[in-house]
Amino acid sequence: MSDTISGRLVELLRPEVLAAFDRTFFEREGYWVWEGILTDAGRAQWKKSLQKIQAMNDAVVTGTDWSSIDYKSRGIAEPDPGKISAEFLQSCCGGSEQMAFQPQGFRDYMYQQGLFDSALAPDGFTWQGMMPEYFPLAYDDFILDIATAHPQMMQVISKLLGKRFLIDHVLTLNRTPGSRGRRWHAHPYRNKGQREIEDPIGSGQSLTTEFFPHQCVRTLCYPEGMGAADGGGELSVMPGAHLYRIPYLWDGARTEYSEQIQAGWMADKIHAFTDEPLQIKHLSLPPGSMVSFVHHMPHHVGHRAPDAPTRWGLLMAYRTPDPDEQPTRWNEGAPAHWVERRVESGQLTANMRRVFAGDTPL
Ligand SMILES: O=C(O)CCC(=O)C(=O)O
Ligand SMILES: [Fe+2]
Repeated sequence: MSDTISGRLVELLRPEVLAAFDRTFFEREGYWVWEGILTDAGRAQWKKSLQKIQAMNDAVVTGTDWSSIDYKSRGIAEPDPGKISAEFLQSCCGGSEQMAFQPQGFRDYMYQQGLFDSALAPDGFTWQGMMPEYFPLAYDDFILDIATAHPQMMQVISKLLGKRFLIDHVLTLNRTPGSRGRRWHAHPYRNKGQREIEDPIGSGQSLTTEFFPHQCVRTLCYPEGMGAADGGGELSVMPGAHLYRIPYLWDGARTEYSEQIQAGWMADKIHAFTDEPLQIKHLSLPPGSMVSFVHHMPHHVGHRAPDAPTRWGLLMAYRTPDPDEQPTRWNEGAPAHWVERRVESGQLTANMRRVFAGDTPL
């Protein structure tokens, strides 16, 4: 089928911001800021789509009788009755990472198998088997386009990762007023750590100036911007720290604010290009900006002020294919049940196939 999306917002990004990308800086520092890259129309649509996904997610959370679902026959844990009360469910709304009502394994089950039950029948849109927050592509055509096909967005991702890249995960990161953000941590390539030079704490012996070929890069888009002086929920990174390739605390408890990581893990570490001590960079981005950073670079998200509005954000993580992976039809970056449904209905375009395909395509 054709890859021309009807209604596509062609002028999504400002070409001069796109063109200013500096590969040398990105490889050396491990991050790149696309300051004010969205056009006014792009910014408005991006925010609208994030708000729409949030409203859909909230509608599913509060509008579903979670007690009526047969968890047992599906082999998944029952939710705690106290967490599916109307009051508790209300506290799971308004932003991302709030859905504390979900029992263990619930998110993975929805993503991998799809949870189809008559209790899940939201008004006004088609339920796709998993929560909108965790796979917004399935619920919004604009997000689907920018994540899989929009030529300007595909240019952004190929500047970061080269010609062939796969979706790792795309999800919303809307931070509510009063959100505590996230303490210092990093992520391993493919979420298993099997490619990392060092373990989640790391000795720091493996410092190199070489940019690793196996990369996952996170790109966050903030249509309304973000910064410590702008309500908080600001992202901080550690330029050069990716050259250690230590996926810091990726599967451990994340409790460290900047003072703690400075006194601990960072204390004896240097920037491989300058030999200077590593430093924290607190980002503050104007509306319509994106930031890309190497997935295994430590990063931190500050608290959001209780009286600040929601910080709207979309996380788009893509990676280079893993040449050692067994041939598979699709990679884990999209729910296979949803991809298969698109194939069946003739709605899987060549562009989508490109980002959803297995590392070693079948
Ligand atoms: O919410 C954010 O700004 C970033 C969250 C984060 O830790 C990440 O993208 O891994
Ligand atoms: Fe993170």
